[in-house]
Amino acid sequence: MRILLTGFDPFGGETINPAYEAVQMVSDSAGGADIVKLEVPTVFRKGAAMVIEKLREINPDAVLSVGQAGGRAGITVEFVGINYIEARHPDNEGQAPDGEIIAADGEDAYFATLPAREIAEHINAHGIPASVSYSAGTYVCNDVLYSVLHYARHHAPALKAGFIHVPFAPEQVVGKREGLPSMHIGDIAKALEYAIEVIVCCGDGR
Ligand code: PCA
Repeated sequence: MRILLTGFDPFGGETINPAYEAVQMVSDSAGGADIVKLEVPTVFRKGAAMVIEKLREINPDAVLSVGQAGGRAGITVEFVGINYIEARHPDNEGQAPDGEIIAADGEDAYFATLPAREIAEHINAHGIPASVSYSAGTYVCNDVLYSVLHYARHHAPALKAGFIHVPFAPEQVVGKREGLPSMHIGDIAKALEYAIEVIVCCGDGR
């Protein structure tokens, strides 16, 4: 089984993105699968286009994209991507869409086709806090999740796709507001490997 694992580059003034840092630490044979990794720019439309180009190139069985959700305390497995983007902060190329539809010919939303609840439960079972999230927001992560699901619906019906948001790493919260949650990148990487175990074992849960 081949799995594309993507992580975003740093954005919003951060010098690292714990998502891509953790992606890099995941074993290339996690869960016995062939893991192909890709760093994705935090740029509306371009990030999604790069992931889709890689999907066309390597034709994997599943794609799991990973992004930073600073302020969230645990791993969150996204359940749905929505056909809408709106940014409070510009992306890495200065774009800040003020409420746009992603795909004019797309559904309002698509459910992730990887089993979000089972992935969150399996990560929890290994002692790392995780839960299902029912909103990936309206920024570049949602753009990628929605666009990949839209692509799969029309061009790769067997492809399973999903998204995981991860907290800040501890070094990112130093000097920020008191109580801002964080998680060690090593634990985030372990959580991604547990997610991959579920994809390998029961990726067609929905
Ligand atoms: N997180 C952002 C985009 C890139 C990333 O890692 C998001 O949640 O949309």
